[in-house]
Amino acid sequence: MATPPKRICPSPNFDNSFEKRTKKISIEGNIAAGKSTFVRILERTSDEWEVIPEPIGKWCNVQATGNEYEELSTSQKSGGNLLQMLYDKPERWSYTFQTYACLSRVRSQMQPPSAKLQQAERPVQFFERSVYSDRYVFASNLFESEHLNETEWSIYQDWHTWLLTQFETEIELDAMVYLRTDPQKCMQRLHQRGREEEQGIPLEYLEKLHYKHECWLQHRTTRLDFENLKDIPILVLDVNDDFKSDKIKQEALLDEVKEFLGTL
Ligand code: UDP
Ligand code: D5M
Ligand code: MG
Repeated sequence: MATPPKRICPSPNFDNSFEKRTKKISIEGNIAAGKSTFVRILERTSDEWEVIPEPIGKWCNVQATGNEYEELSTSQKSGGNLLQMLYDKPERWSYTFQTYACLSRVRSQMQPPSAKLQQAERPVQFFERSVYSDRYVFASNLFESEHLNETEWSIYQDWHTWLLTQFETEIELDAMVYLRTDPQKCMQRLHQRGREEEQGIPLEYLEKLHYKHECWLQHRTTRLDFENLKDIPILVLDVNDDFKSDKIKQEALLDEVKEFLGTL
């Protein structure tokens, strides 16, 4: 099927000059690599930086309304827990999960900036993961692990490419930051965080996801379907050492981010 021309009209929600000067950056990395911890530090660093967390709350409590980002305890959840369903029975729920993950990420990536950010001279939006990690890390791995069958994988890739092409101007990223963490360290942090749905995740799963991240963001050997992704600037930060409670390490990481932003 021929790909129709891209939508060319910019979003009517905010002015064009703002859209042009805003940098959109995704923070990528394995499960429990330290992304949420890192974006909270970014948020505190500058009034010109805004953070859009991963919509995990929505995946763990699927219902018509609700806060996408708030994590609730099991007893507080009233909707379906799609993350739990995915981990319990991946061959049944992988495709459903990918449809919902992508929908919620497109929504986040199109979220209009706060009024404060619109006043900023050099506004930056940091997103925790992206529609691209969904595909090139998670969905791809689920297919290789035979949790998505050939037909599901083909349908997924078809609509994913079509959708992102349609909304390219609204969701296009300027750069990515890859938080690089050894799978063993992720496992340790995953247990430390104690999110109930994830406690049965084996090290092997984190190793597979690590390999996917490495091919895509470190070695850049993953075959990509979007032109703008092929030469997108990527900053790789080693976060194996604890940075959460180490101010010096935090400063060093922030210096790298600032220097990187200066090159965009
Ligand atoms: N964490 C830590 N030290 C660090 C980074 C993270 O102890 O330098 C902990 C963090 O408090 C959390 C767990 O590791 O309990 C996973 O971190 P996070 O939720 O930020 O990871 P994400 O899954 O968002 O990448
Ligand atoms: O990631 C949040 C949780 O959600 C973690 O268990 C991985 C899972 N996740 C995120 N995106 C996907 C996709 N696209 N498919 C399958 N699983 C996914 P965390 O790294 O803890 O912030
Ligand atoms: Mg997180």
